Amino acid sequence: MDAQLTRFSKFISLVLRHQPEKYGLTLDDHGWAQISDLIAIANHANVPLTIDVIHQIVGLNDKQRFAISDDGTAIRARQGHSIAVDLELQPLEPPVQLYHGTAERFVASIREQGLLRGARQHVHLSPDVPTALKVGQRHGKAVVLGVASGAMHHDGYRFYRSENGVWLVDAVPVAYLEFR
Ligand code: HQG
Repeated sequence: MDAQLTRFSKFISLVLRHQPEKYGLTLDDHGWAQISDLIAIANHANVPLTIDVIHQIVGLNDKQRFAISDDGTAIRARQGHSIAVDLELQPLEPPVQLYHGTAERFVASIREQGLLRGARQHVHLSPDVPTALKVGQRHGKAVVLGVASGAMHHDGYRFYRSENGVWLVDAVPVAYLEFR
């Protein structure tokens, strides 16, 4: 994605996941915004978003971060919210092993507290090591932790999978983490 599209994509992430109110955008309970509203508030914030650009971003986005409603009028982020939205995810049995990408500087704290969701609604887990590495690199020198998701599921923890394949769970206690 070129720099301009990345800028637009980051703006869309910001307003659909974190700060709709700050920009005057209304989301419904399930996180959907009217595309016409999104364009209006973006333009108001000097972000020259158009319907064509939105379709380009939704189509190009390697991680399929955004979904457009069946009738084409609304858009939402598939995961990653810090605001409370009901993504209507159903609990699902996870693979036996999942991964979490983080930065080296967080490892000491994670060894003590396990994985906490922080500002987001869930802890995010990746299905494979390369994906987890990319997630970790966003924060600095990447470290990939193994998560005994099969054992957690067996012990009653609920897992969800976003439409774009990110595994979500409320927290991961240290006992289920493998520091590799
Ligand atoms: C760390 C991206 C200290 C955690 C990605 C992470 C993902 C702790 C950071 C999605 C901790 C939070 C989410 C503890 C967790 N002590 N640090 N006890 N527990 N942490 O960005 O998982 O590109 O909120 O390891 O692909 O990095 O936005 O979460 O490093 O799916 O679509 O606290 O964001 O998707 O960072 O990333 P984040 P994340 P998008």
